[in-house]
Amino acid sequence: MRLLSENNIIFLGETESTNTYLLTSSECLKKDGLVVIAEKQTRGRGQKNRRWESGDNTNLFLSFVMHVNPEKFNNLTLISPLLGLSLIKTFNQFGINDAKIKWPNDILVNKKKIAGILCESTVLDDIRIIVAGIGINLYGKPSGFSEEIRNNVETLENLTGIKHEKQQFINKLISELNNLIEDIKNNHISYLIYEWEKNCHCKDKEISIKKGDKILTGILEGISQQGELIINCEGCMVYIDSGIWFKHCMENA
Ligand code: BT5
Repeated sequence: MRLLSENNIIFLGETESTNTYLLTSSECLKKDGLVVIAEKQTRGRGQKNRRWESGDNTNLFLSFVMHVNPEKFNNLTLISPLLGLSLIKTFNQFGINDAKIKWPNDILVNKKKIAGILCESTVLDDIRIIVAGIGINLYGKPSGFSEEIRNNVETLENLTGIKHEKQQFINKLISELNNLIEDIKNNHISYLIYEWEKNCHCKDKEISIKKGDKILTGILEGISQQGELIINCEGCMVYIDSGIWFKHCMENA
C-alpha cells in the first residue's frame, strides 16, 4: 500500500508551521502517512531556525509523517536530500526541466530557489518518526518576497506564466513522494543516489563549503549513503555532513 494518500490529508487555513503542527501533536505523529497542508504559515521554518517565507500569495506548505524502522533503513540523514528528487520529478510534469537539487535540500531553477525541504525527527512510543516538510513557491512573483531574498527566489507561476491548480500539483507531488518512499523501502539506494547526482547543482564543478571556521574547496562529486556531500579536495575525498555554501560553481564558472 502506498504511504501517502489524497484521502489522508488535513487541510488548514493558517498555521504557524505545518512541521510544528505535526511535531506538537502525538495523535498526528502516530498516524504514519498523515499529510498536513496549509494555505498560509505564520512562522514557517527552514533549517537552523531560518525563516521560510510565504510570499504575498498563498503557496504550498506540506508536511507528512513517516515512521521508519532503523533496522531496515539506517541512513535517515539521506532521506532529506533524496526527497528533492520527488520535487524535481513533479516540476518536470509542469514543464520545468532544468530544476536542480542544491545539497542538502534546496530546489533551484536558473540558480534561484523555488522550493525547500525541512526534515525533522522525533521518537514516540519507541517509534522513530520523520516529519518531512516541503515549501513550494507555486504562485506570485519574486517581488512578493522580502527584499533580502527576492533576487534569489523563483516561483512556478513566474516561470510558466500559468497559475496551476494547487490540487493538481499536490496530487502529482504525492504520487512522486510515494514512488520515492517505495524505492527507499525497497532499498534502491544506489539508484537513487545516481539519480540525485544527475540532478545536482554544481556536480563536477568547483565549490567551497564553510564548515565551522574552515572553508573546504574542491570538486563536487556527489553524496554518500549517509547523505553527506562528497568533495574531491586535490584527490582526497572529504565527506561533509553539514555546512554553508560559500562559493558556487556559478560564481567561478
Ligand atoms: C529550507 O530551509 O529551505 C527548508 C524550507 C522548508 C519549508 C517547509 S514549508 C512546510 C514545512 N513547514 C515549515 O515550517 N517548514 C517546512 P533552508 O535551507 O534553511 O533555507 C531557508 C532560507 O531560504 C532562508 O534563510 C531564505 O534565505 C530562503 N527562503 C526563505 N523563504 C523562501 C522562499 N519561500 N523561497 C525561496 N527561498 C526562501
